[in-house]
Amino acid sequence: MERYFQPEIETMSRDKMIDLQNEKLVKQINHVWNNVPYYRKKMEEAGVTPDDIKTIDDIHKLPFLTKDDLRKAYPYGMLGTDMKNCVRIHSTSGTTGKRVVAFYTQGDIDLWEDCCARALVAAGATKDDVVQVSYGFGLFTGGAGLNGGSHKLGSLTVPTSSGFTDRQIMFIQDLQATVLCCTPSYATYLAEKMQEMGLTPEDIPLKAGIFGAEAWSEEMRHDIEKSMGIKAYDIYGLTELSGPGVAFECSEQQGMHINEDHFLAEIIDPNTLEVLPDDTEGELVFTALDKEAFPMIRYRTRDICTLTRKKCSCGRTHVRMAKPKGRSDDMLIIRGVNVFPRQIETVLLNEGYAANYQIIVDRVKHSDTLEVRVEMTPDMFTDNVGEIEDMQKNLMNAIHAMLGIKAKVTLVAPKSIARSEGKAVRVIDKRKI
Ligand code: DLL
Repeated sequence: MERYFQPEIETMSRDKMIDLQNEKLVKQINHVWNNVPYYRKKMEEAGVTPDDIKTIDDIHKLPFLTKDDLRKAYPYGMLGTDMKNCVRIHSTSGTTGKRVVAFYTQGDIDLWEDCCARALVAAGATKDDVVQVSYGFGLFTGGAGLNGGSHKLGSLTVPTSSGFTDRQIMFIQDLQATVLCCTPSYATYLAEKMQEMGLTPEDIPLKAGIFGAEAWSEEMRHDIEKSMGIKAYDIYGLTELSGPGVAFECSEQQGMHINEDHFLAEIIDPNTLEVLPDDTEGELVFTALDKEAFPMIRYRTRDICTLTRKKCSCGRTHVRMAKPKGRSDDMLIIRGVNVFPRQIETVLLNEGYAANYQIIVDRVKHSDTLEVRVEMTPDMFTDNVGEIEDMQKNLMNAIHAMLGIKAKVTLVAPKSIARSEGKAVRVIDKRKI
């Protein structure tokens, strides 16, 4: 079995990688200076010219880019090449404001698909596998990215897109799909449906899943692995940087290797903007070293995680990022306490519930309220009020132990919370409405 898609890059020595990154960064900054007036102006305002950037150690001199910049520059302001050289766009969902439109040249698509092929190989896929891509296709990058990566690898690719759950399961069985690519919340839903149909892990031909696009807990990974009889791998990415495949998990499942020949990563303190050392939690910032059409320099992702350069036994030398805890803009501040939805998910799964929950935040008489609505599993379902109250109380105590704040827990009937085919919407924050 192939261990790497591009072994010479994936196992490159640190010295060689730094040389490569130095060379690419100098070239990229010149490219942006000459072709992206929006960023050139930011550099001028910061008093930096391309001459100041000689190695990656100079990166701290460069100004950051944020989503707000991309909105201001919408739609063409960040374009790094003539439109005639672009072959495609993708776009974010725009739930928090104006959409970001990302442009791609053929070269940008090529490097993106290489990254996705690396992720597939790291999850054990070869050209003999059948890869079902159940991420959405269209403006969202999930479907196109994994589809392209699977083609590059030469696997038989089944581009089902998301939805039509019965048909997904039919294809998995009839075409003997071995690798499934979708969001972790959709994987949970597929597993639930398979169980309802009486399928056991032995009946399911899948051996691996590549799940990402949203934060998910270790506990959710174990549940999915157990119910489908697969190994579940995390994959990370964002539209601004191409899409899925910026980082991916290997067989060690101890963080995601960042494709650092293309994406230079930093962790910063989101408040002071100071660069933090490895193994310290902060906001992930990326510089795309090769992208031509949409060249992001020091782009602030808002994702909170750590980076580590500890040696990985898979042989890959690229830096690893921990599973993102969530986005700094997803972080809820409830009565002054920082709460990430993933922390609540961890408690629920540890207590035997499935990942079917909703977090409702409100403000009553100037005080924040937190309600966690969670489905009982079919096994624990009861209509005995006393039993339900006891279960609610236990869960309330477990959440209190994790977060240090009290939450109202409401248990609801199995299947009463809407399932997601893409990214799940877990939080309803009525305070903002
Ligand atoms: O979600 C790209 C993608 C598609 C990644 C399929 C993986 C698989 P966007 O829609 O632009 O792009 O959303 C990017 O999603 O900044 C994170 O907050 C979140 N995200 C993506 N992957 C993960 C992950 C795609 N593995 C935003 N864990 C990012 C946690 C993730 N959060």
